[in-house]
Amino acid sequence: MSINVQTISSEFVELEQAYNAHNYHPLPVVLEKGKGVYVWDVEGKKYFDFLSAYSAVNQGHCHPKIIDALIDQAQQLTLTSRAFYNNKLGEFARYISVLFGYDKVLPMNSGVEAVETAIKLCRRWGYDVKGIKENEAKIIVCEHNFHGRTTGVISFSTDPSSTSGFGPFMPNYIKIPFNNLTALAEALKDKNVAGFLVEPIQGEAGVIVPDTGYLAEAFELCKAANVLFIADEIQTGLCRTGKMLACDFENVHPDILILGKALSGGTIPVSAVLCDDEIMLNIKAGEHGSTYGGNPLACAVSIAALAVLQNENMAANAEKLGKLFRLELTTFNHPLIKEVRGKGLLNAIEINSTDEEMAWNICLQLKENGLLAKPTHGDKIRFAPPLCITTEELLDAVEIIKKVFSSISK
Ligand code: IF1
Repeated sequence: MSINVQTISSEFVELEQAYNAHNYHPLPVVLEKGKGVYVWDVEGKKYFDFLSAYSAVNQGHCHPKIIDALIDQAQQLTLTSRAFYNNKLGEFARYISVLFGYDKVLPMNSGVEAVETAIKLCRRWGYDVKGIKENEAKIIVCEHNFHGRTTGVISFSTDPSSTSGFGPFMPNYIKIPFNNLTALAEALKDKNVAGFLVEPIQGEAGVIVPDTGYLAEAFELCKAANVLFIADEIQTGLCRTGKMLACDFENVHPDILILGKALSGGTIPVSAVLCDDEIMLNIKAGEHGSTYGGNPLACAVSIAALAVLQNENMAANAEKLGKLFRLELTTFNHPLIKEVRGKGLLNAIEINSTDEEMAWNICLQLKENGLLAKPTHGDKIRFAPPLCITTEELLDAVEIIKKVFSSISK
């Protein structure tokens, strides 16, 4: 009996529409399995995953070593709260602090919680160490930033789709253009500035890569102004851009480093804020935390997730295959492609069309041809596969992308 393959998916879509918030506009595909760079829908169709859950699945879907760590710990102890010690947090804290070169870590869950934590650490340092008057601390941010969706963090967003209808907002954020050192130097003249919060590459804005030297010079300007350089590497970190951290390309050691997403290899929410004692120890017992922050399951999974990134040389693979991706699609010279940009395996194609639906329609065609990607901000399509992708798999995916572009008239 021929089953209408769309029937199966549509039942899942209708169920979600009926009972789940409508806070996303997903591509019409219902996924039920993932392995490595591939995902399968409920009709058994196989796809390349070129979104990687927004860079949370850098290690590949259901990596066996990460899943084994998850299962082993889940059968032992999952959560104690921080009211008591547990036998995994110290091991995790040492591992990640030593790996990234900091005195300590403060573990949280979602990325935005880590961003909020970094803001609190920065302000508290501003008051207790820099000597800024209470409640006067300011933080410099960049226009077109994305750091998460709590009301505190959208307070400094410049994107109406993140802010409209959610006010009032938190004050004392100074917004400057990204990749503009003159604007940063001017903003740093304000003695109440405690920190500069920046994405090394602006992901949601459309994979905006700053000029070479921007991060290094920005770091030096902050140091000279006694202002903390806070790097949000939630999306750019953990090998995505071709090094362990995007800041590593310019030998910048952020005063505060924020990690998330792939820190758990796409299993459970784990985020972390790393800094040295001069900043970290200003927050005393009982002044910050969260129920699940630093739970044994998260610690076990994150140790495995970080080990996989290093042991499987995922940064080097991202560097090599990212260059191949950009070379293939730049030399393709298709009239619909305005620009191919990115670093490592965090890339985007900017679409050259007056049709506002073009990027979406291209993604629909890519889906029909076995590759999942999603537009960001209308006319850019982000391409970010898991970092375990092979050369052969990347070239197969590139062929799908070329086939779809070739099938569409401008
Ligand atoms: C969505 C994209 C958006 C982030 C950076 C903090 C966070 C994120 C640099 C917050 C989260 C996710 C959120 C998700 C879509 C995705 C995203 F850029 F990755 F594509 F939205 F901009 N800093 N990014 O990228 O981390 O609290 O989500 O764990 O909200 O739609 P989170």
